[in-house]
Amino acid sequence: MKNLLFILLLVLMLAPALAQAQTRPNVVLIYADDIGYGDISSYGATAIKTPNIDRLAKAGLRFTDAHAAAATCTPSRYAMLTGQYAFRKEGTNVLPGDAAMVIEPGRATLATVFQRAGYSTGVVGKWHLGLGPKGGPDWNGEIKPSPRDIGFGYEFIMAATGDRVPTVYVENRRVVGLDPADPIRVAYDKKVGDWPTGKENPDQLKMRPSHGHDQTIVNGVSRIGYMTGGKSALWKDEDMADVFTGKAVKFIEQTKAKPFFLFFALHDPHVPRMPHPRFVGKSGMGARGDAILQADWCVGEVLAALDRLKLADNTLVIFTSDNGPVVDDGYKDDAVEKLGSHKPAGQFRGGKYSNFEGGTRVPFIVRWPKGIKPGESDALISQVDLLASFAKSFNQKLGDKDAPDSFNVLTALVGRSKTGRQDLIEQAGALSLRQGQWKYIEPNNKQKFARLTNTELGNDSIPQLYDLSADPGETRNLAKQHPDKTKELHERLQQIKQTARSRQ
Ligand code: NG6
Ligand code: CA
Repeated sequence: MKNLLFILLLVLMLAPALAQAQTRPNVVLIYADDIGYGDISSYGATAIKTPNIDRLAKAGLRFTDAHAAAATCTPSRYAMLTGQYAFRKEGTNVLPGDAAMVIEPGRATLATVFQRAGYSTGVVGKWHLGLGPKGGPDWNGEIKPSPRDIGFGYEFIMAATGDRVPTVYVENRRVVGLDPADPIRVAYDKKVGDWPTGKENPDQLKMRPSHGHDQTIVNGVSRIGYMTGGKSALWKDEDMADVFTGKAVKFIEQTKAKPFFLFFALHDPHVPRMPHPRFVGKSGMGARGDAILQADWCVGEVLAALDRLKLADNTLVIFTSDNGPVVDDGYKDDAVEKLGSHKPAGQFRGGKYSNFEGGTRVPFIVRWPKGIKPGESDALISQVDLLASFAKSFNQKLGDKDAPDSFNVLTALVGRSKTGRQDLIEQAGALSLRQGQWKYIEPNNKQKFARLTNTELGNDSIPQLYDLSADPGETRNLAKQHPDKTKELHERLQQIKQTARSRQ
């Protein structure tokens, strides 16, 4: 009798913990590269159809004021993974392909939050946060530190971008398919080896650069940086989406027994846009549109795998992008000529690289059938908030130095509240502060217009203040009409800059 009672008591005590363990959702964070607010049909695009992302949006929560932390890739990813604004950390601007890893092992990251909660964690796709120690990674040996040292149990990545050497995949610290007899050498300051370059051998190109991108040619595309060796390990750009998606699906299949967190960082539609032949010509919008269709296909494959494995109900899927859109980002790929009336940033001004909203305001969809009601939310949230929000969902305490700019917006994230952050820094060439409908852009003397990419950068020597509720396109600078608001936002921005953290 006594024993029975004891067992009963034990079961009662364990029940809530078990229930919690069972309801903890898997999390798949699908991170597109350079997809803009207006590039998705569920965000208003009409010239292009993204049925798989739309499927997510229909069954999930669609955010209309969600942000990447910065208007380019490296600072945006740095902030999302560490919960720290990238402007606080030197060396987080767009990195070359042979850069050392910028996230120090030992600090809290989005991935360590999941690991601490008992999740299997993995990253597949574009990394672009550096690899290896100071001086860069040993491409021919063990690559350490790598994502595996900051919370990811599994990694299958490209070091930087498709347009930067080395053009090889790294899986769990090793270059995939490398023949030791043919070692890789990489340099960004001088030519290494005797492979042709875009500058010297333009006749060997499948696609020509429009600016830069004239160094080593691999697979008919000239890149940024020089490399030689590693012939058996070179990727084929046209297969990249298939390769990454295959690895992402395999990770889900192999880890499904435990809750898992997968950071699936797509390469599309970043340059060079070299989609698989089955997508070529399908969008009618040139290579950029075709690459968006390919990104949408990748999303569809992940959703299909979740359905097939009966995991969809208790998997929280986030779809978002690392920065706003750009049309000509350095290759003559017909994106400009075939753009037509399509507006990659939707109603917003600027795009990738810009202080205007087009730089950081991105699609952001969260679907979790078991825990989130479909709908729309205009809560102000940022990818920098994912860390503190998931930590909160696991009742984890963050240390004082952890994730200093990550706010717990969990209730907004799961649709239980329409309120997100009070204010948010957007990072591009300058810093901007958002507060409610207001947006303040710091005065600076940088160029107003990027001729290379045809982007309005939003720089100005005078302070800029916009009321986004009346003027989402940031056309009327109200700084002079509202000097008090301008001053208030300016002071708040200085305060955030001068203190080491903005989180309470
Ligand atoms: C720029 C490249 C651009 C792209 C970008 C990084 C040139 C002329 N432009 O310097 O093509 O690679 O860096 O993009 O080289 S990001 O999405 O990874 O931030
Ligand atoms: Ca990007």
